Amino acid sequence: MLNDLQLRKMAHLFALLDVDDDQVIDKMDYTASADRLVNAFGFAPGSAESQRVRERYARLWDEVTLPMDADGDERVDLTEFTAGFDRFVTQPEEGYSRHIAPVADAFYDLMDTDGDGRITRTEYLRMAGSAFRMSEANSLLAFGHLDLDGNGSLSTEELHAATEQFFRSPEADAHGNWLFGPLPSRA
Ligand SMILES: [Ca+2]
Ligand SMILES: [Ca+2]
Ligand SMILES: [Ca+2]
Repeated sequence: MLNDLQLRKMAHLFALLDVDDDQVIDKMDYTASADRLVNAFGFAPGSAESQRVRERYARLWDEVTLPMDADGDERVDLTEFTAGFDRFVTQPEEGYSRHIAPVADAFYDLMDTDGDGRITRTEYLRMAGSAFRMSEANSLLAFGHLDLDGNGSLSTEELHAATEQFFRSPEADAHGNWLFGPLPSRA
């Protein structure tokens, strides 16, 4: 069972991914996210880079999201999303490495536009603002909480640790809770 904090984290991520705000995540939302990312990164339509983004979103749908679709309508609502993360990612000890780490690596790889193996504040902000619809203020807040030594960049190891905390930690003070910006206050 996910605790209240974990439920809020999942609801927050769900809202960021539901690009058309119709309370379900479907293939259209991921197509829209991929478009936003491609535009923000300045990839030409039809280029190898934009093709790579679309392939990664297609895999995110087929391999991570669709398995959560309990009633088979090819749309994932918040209940299915939350239950799916609990079952696939939070409960199993290897849930992060099996289901999330490959996706996270694909995003880190896209974010790291200069290919130096570190994610700078600028690289993070571009991804957060496009694919995850985060405001610049929230992205800066998030980065500040993730960059523990304050040197302005994150290693992929640091990012993996934070990402695993976002998806699995029940602890209120886990810095990875900030991965997608501040959680909205309870409704
Ligand atoms: Ca939607
Ligand atoms: Ca469904
Ligand atoms: Ca970099």
